[in-house]
Amino acid sequence: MSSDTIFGKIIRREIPANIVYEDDLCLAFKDVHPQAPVHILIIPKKNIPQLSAATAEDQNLLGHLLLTAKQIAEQVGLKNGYRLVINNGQDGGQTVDHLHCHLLGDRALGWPPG
Ligand code: DGP
Repeated sequence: MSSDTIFGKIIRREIPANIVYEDDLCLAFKDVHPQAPVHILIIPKKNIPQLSAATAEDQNLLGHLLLTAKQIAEQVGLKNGYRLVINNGQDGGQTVDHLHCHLLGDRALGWPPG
């Protein structure tokens, strides 16, 4: 069941998004406030509010999200590398309570993050 967040509404097609990939388990779409030339969010269709709420039951799903991110990075041509980010909770800077992985690329990214 998809969550009643903005991402739940995107999963249920109640609001539009620029969707770049979908399968039974996950959805990927362009971030509305891109922080890099490529900024795509990969989210599970299952309602997991944040990474710290995931359980051992979600092991395959979490692996699937990472492999999907890798596949999308290849498809959009991020040959020089990219960054995956999962913000968790308040101090992590999470603003949408539906687990999501940011795929950022097509520019050199600074470190450490702010
Ligand atoms: P985070 O701070 O990790 O919770 O990131 C949430 C991201 O979601 C943020 O980069 C902006 C993006 N976002 C928020 N609302 C929408 C929306 O309605 N559509 C899309 N495509 N992205 C959204």
